[in-house]
Amino acid sequence: MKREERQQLFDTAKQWVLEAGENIRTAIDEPLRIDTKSNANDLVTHMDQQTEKFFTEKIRREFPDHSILSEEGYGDNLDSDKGVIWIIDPIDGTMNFVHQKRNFAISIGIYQDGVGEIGLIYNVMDDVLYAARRGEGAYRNEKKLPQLKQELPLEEAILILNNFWTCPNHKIEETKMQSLVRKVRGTRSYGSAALELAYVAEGIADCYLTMKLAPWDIAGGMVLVNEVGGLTTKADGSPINILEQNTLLSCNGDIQEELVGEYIELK
Ligand code: 2AM
Ligand code: CA
Ligand code: CA
Ligand code: CA
Repeated sequence: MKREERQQLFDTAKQWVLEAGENIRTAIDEPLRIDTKSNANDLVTHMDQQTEKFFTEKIRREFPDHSILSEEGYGDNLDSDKGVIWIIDPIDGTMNFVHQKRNFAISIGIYQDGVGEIGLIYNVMDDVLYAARRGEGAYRNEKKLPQLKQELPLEEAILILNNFWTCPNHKIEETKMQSLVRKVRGTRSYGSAALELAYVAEGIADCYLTMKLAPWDIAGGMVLVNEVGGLTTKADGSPINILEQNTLLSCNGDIQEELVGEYIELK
């Protein structure tokens, strides 16, 4: 994608994200219609759906040749990563949205032929926008984010990890996860994968490891982390297919090597 095209697309997407966020803030104290999806804890509200529709209608009108991959069903069924694809999570952290009315984000990644060109993650209630364009750095609001530290002992690292993966589970060896939790300086869990990736990009956490994410959880954050010199891969260190569900490990290259080599044992 040419620089000018990327810039124009970025300006439009950013404006829509801020507008969608404003709509959510305005409605935050109105009663929610809450449904469940795959299980009783898998929540969706009319605001998730309304926000996704806000984007899909605008994209189809303004960019009819672009495709959409999104969580709540208003996107396209894609079997190829060719062309320009908007990968959208209208509300990432729906459980936080419902229970806390904060700590959720709008996440958008715009990819061309599988390459991440634009990443936008908007912490709606804090009015903080994380934004990146490929090759042009990552920003938190107006502030350019520095490159990640490339050497950081695990003893000084903050690891973002859901407690679930230290309990017996069918994805990852939990005893190794427990020794990792003891090794690092501290662990955190924020309940929004997009924000968790943004925090790695910002350097306020050093690593994010999780076992099950969808494309819309990852797409925006991957562009941000790339732009500060971090690596985002599957948990075994292999490349992510942005059209599929993935395990995820995002951090600097140094920590990534140590985790893949010594702590991550997939079942
Ligand atoms: P969501 O709020 O958009 O559903 C919670 O730890 C994080 O995991 C959130 O980013 C949440 O996104 C995501 N998540 C929740 N259920 C998931 C599932 N079944 N598969 C993948 N990601 C999920
Ligand atoms: Ca969801
Ligand atoms: Ca999500
Ligand atoms: Ca969502």
